[in-house]
Amino acid sequence: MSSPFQEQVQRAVRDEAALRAALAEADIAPMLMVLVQLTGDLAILDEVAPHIHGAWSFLESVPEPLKQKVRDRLVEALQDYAVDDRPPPPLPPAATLQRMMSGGVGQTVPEEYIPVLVEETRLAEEDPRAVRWRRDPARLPLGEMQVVIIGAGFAGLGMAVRLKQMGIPFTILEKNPTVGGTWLENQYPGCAVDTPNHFFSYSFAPNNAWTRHFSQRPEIHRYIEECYDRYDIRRHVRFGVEVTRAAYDEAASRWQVSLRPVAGGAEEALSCRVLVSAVGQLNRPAIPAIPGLDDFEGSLFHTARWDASVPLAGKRVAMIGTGASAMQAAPSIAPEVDRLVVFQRTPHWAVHNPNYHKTVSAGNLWCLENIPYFGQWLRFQLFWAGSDGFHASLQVDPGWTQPDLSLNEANHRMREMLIEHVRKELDGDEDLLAKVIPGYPPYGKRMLRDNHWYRMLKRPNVTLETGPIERITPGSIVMRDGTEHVVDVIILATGFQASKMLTPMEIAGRGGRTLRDVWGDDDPRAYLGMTAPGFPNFFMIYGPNTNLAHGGSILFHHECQVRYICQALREMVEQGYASLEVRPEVHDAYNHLVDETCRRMVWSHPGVTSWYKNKNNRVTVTSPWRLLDYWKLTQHFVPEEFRAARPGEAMQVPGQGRAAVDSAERLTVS
Ligand code: N01
Repeated sequence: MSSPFQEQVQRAVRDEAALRAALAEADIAPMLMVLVQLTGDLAILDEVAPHIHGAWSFLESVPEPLKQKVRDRLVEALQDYAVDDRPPPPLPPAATLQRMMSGGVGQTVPEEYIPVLVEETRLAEEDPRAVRWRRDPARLPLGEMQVVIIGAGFAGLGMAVRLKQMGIPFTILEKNPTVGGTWLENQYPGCAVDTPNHFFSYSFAPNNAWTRHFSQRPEIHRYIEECYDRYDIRRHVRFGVEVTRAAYDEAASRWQVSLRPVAGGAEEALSCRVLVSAVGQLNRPAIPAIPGLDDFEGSLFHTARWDASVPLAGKRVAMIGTGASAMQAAPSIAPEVDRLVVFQRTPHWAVHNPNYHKTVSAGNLWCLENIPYFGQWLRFQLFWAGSDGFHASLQVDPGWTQPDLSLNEANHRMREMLIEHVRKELDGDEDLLAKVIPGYPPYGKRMLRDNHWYRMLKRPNVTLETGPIERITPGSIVMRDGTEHVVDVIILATGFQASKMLTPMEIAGRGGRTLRDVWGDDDPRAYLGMTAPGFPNFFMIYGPNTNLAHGGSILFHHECQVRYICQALREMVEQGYASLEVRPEVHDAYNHLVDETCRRMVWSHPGVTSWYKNKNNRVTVTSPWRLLDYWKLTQHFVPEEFRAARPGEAMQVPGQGRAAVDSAERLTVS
């Protein structure tokens, strides 16, 4: 039987004309990487790489004859491999990989990134993030480790797949009638991902068939559904039940979870050893406290609760808010409505990406399916394109002379580049330009992708209002300056209650202290964003300070978290622990470091308001770390950072007698 590698090679060479046609249309950089990996030919890399100027596919100027040379060589290489059932080439040594990676993105990829990139792209092994038992699992009491996961979205999926792989029993509780979480709930027109899709998918479940570089919601939701089915997770999900409360029973070292059927009926209780929240940060809409909102007699809904039964064609529509949801929804509905009034409280920065509206070429689709390593190298490129590249430019330079506008020289250059794009789009409309250019540095709020927003503002049926809203009447929105907009529909694109994490569930830890008691209304903290003292056997995915705001895919973070949690569970099972709880000093030192680091970053800029911060201006939601740092921090579960107990025993730090871990030192990551 041939290997998966050989099967792919055989498919690639089956029809040379089809292969050549696909290569003629496919991206050159991943093609070049495949060629170098198959042949070890670094000379061709040196010849082509100087024409690659960045990680995005549109940042290359490789001359056509050189492209043809790469294609011809690749055809030859594949044909060579097809003969005699040749095994795959060995993984190139780190130094070669670094040369390849750097050449492929037109920048020096630092050596420290190589391990994470090899892992993310599965270049060395098929499933590098699987957590494997260190003892014979047949002899371990896996049945005692029941896990309850709250939420059947992306995070719940990632957790469930790994638990299943380890043989740990679990149940997912989901309030909705099907899977998908935020990708189920957000059904507004134009809803799409703005992270490149071949990276915004689980590394263990790459999707070769994305039709767009940035896919629309239905395609992403379909991917989630397919994954739930492919890994046979759906039968572990109880749909239509909402967790209202979970309380830790110290005597039993178990969580008692209360759930309520959404359709009505009696509350129910479930018991489990470990509770995992996978509810995300963006699942509870924020409804603005505008006087008169409840008196509006037309249709009024939030973007995450889109009412598709309301026809918008020919209607006078107001949209309040100009964040990521508005950026996608407003340009999508503008052509069909009679009038659209957009209410902007603060402008957002938006970047142009030529691939944002493009479909994936037939050549790329073919290569993804049939050419070994092509998908892995494309994933690497997109990881790099949307990754840590901007991180350094989001740090405050204390000597910078224009601190209101930007943070440092690189951030200022970014600002000018963004303004140039808007100016071009607005075609000389200086009044509009003044209204839409933010007064704070780029990346202060979430960087958006321009979804033809500025062109939309130029439409004759669109008005941008930048003054404050005074009140809402039964038929209109009245502004503080007295302007009244009579409207039929109001759409709230006003975001989510992100800092009120895990609300409205009540999670009661040791001694009955709830997360709300510890965190207050909106001040969540956790060790590595995952676990908090006083809450044994409880973990969060996408918890405090784990949102990504400089780049990257949140699914990368989910995978880091899931691996860490699985390692913690492995420790519990293998050591026979009934409970595991992070040490307060470890948690506090980490959070001190998070706060200190955030304070020096763009999100804490005094001119910025955003959902990244709570009402006291503390950054509660967003991670200050590079992707690489968080990967390092979560790569290995460290038992000494926890207290643990076997049944009937008191909690203690494992391996006492050994030197305590200096967490602050370990966390000096940058
Ligand atoms: O919400 P937001 P969102 N009066 O909080 C305004 C993800 N997402 O739903 O900036 C008037 O960003 C508020 O004004 P201001 C993504 O992570 C991803 O758009 O606070 N205006 C702001 O303009 C994103 O960041 C995608 O001054 C009021 C807007 O409402 C996150 O979800 C797509 C107001 C809220 O913007 C949230 O985005 C969509 C009031 N009382 C969402 N209250 C992808 O592409 C609020 N506003 C993957």
